[in-house]
Amino acid sequence: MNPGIKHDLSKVVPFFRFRGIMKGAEPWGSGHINDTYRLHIEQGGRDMYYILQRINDKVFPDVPKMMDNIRRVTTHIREKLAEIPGSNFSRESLSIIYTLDDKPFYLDVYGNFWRAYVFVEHAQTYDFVSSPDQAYQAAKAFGRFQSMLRDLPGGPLYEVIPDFHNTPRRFEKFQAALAADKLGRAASAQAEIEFAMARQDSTSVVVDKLASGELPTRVTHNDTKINNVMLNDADGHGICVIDLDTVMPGSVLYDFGDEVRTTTASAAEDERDLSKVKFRLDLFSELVRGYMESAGDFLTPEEVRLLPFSGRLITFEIGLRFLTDYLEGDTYFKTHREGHNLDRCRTQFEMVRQMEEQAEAMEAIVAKYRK
Ligand code: ADP
Ligand code: GN1
Ligand code: MG
Repeated sequence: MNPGIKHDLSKVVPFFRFRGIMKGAEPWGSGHINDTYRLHIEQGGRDMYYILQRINDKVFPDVPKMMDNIRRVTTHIREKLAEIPGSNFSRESLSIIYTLDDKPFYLDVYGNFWRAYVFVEHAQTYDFVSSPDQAYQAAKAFGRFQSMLRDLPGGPLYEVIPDFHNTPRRFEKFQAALAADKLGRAASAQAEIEFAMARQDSTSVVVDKLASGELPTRVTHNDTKINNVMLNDADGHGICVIDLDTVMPGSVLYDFGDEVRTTTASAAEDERDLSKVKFRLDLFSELVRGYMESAGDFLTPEEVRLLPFSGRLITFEIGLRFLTDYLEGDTYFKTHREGHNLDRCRTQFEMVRQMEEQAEAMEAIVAKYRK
């Protein structure tokens, strides 16, 4: 068995409708939450690949309800794509592989939740972008995804993680972790703690406006980092938005903001050498262009006005979550080295600092695309 595989997958695979023989599996991707494997199945002499995931049920408290959200969203996207000539559902949306008893997940005897998706072939995810076209394509795909879900039938989706993007609540959790400082790590993060403290006032802008109705609540993805969209090998198009675990009611600003956070950085999220971490205005410009092309028609003037601010807000929020997890002992995000969460926090805060410096230039770019 591949040493990176933590589970006996041969005991899981027979419960899904794969219709073939399992040939092998390998750990896949660089997500921070679920255990993801690429599965190789031979079907009638053909090599087929699937994604098999052990869902992190510490993070997602009600997996059946979460999977029902994903079922509703992917079914709706399938119906939308069916109206578009030439579209290919199994490459342009996640497709759930159901279990033998027709469920979108399998619960094993140890209490692990499993699910499977069709593997999107001839496309890749990237941990950071290397060209303006990738920024444009990724943003266009996320805007299109939001647009397709505007008329999702069946009432509001289940709120998978309550207060997921409630930045003031995230700040309170950070303060509680700091007060407890249970591992004595605060001393090693003084600069980051001060940076966070100085920005508490700006955390409530979006949640306040959602509460007052100045901003609409929509169906949003809520985890739009660059490695959650697949770019097509042949033409670079953003072909498929993946990682639908957090699709629920929210603000488009947190989605656009997370694209800014992960798509405008010249380095990986956990880069240790901060001199390599540069906010790139050219990438921001292409991101705005791509997003406005697919979402510009339905965004309200207030949503558009806050697009530049949303990048700073969520980059701060995610930096704060990495810092909180560092203080709490690395219990939430997967870490692969000592101080990993603190390194991630530092890159986020460095990006916030540079976005603050570039605020006017970012406003000017958005103004150019405003209708
Ligand atoms: P996590 O929640 O841990 O981030 P993801 O669902 O994003 O897990 O999956 C992790 C990685 O696996 C993705 O970044 C992507 O590279 C790959 N992946 C996930 N789903 C698919 C799919 N259907 N086809 C191809 N690759 C996928
Ligand atoms: C997690 O699942 P993944 O790795 O795509 C996290 C996001 C963070 C991101 C930071 C459910 O995303 O909220 O922004 O890490 N997902 C969850 O990289 O907490
Ligand atoms: Mg992911």
